[in-house]
Amino acid sequence: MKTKLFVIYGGKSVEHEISLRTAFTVLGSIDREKFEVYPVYITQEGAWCCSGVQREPRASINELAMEPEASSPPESMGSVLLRYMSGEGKKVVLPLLHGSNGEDGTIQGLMELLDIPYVGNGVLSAALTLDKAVSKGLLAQAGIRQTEHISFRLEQWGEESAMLLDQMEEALGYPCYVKPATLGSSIGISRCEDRDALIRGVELAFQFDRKLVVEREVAGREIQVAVMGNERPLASLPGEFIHRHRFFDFESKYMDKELVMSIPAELPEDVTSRIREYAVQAYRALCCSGLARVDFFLDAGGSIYLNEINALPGFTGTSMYPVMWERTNGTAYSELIEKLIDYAFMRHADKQTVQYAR
Ligand code: G1L
Repeated sequence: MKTKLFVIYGGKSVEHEISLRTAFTVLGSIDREKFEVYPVYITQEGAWCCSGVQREPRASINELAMEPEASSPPESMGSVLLRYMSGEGKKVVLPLLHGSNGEDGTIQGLMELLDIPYVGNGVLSAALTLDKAVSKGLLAQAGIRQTEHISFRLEQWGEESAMLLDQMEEALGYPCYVKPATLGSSIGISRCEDRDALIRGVELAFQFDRKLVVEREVAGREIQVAVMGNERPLASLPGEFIHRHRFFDFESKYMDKELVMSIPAELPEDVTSRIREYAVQAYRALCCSGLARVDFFLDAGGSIYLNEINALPGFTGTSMYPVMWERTNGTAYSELIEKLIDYAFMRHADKQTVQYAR
């Protein structure tokens, strides 16, 4: 019997569209000889839709955003779970969700309670990688060098903003970046060059979170590593985003910035091996399983700084994560998904061997 694969996408987050596009790529590449595919769409309002087995991929992304009136009316989460996921057979869930209800460990917790294997990080790592302040604390404890930062909460800002500003200027200087502690996307982030801009940046970021992280800017190259696995994680060759400037029109000085992926990144051998090692250390420090993308800065002096660890990396055909694996060991996109599914089954099976009571 084929394995039932539930692909959950959409959701209440601002990344709804990205999730849909990712699901479209994923659903288009799954081997239907091996898997019986069930798309599960969560609307912007949070309703769940599932209209059963999907025998063939859809022709367009629009068809994945299931219509309330069509064969799949929005339902409660409970009825979808009961009807589709409680049945017989080997099952696995592939959650392609970002933001408050999916990246923060809630979907993972639901799958744990239902005892269904799921792809990607577990409850703990999904929750803590979402919080930049918590993850930076753990990475510091693990001895991994990262960009200097200061984290504070809204109450603190209300009571001691002058002291916090002095502290930030002293420890970080300008330019610095203000970020909401728990938003995955670039919403609410500012680059600040002086005190006025910093105050404005802090006030903006507090609209999106009660906790902020302010970081010193590292001028340097952006290097990323794809990591996958459970107990013995594997690191890919590093990749790099290169900001290439193209002048179109020299008269008007119109300039276009182009982002190109360079994989493997052109690095001295020892830097490559150190970055791959740090990536695995960070993955372990944040209790990751399944997959994560670990992002670094490399400054002009050759110092490596961990920037952030992303438990839900971009995952379309042209995203860094899958392309890094392809260039590292030839793993094709659909094969990569199957490997990640295998890790989901292995983690689930391993959990069965743990004794929870006497
Ligand atoms: F299921 C995986 F493989 F673990 C997985 C889950 C989610 C990989 C990548 C992602 N990424 C996303 O869901 C997103 C970045 C597209 C957010 Cl919507």
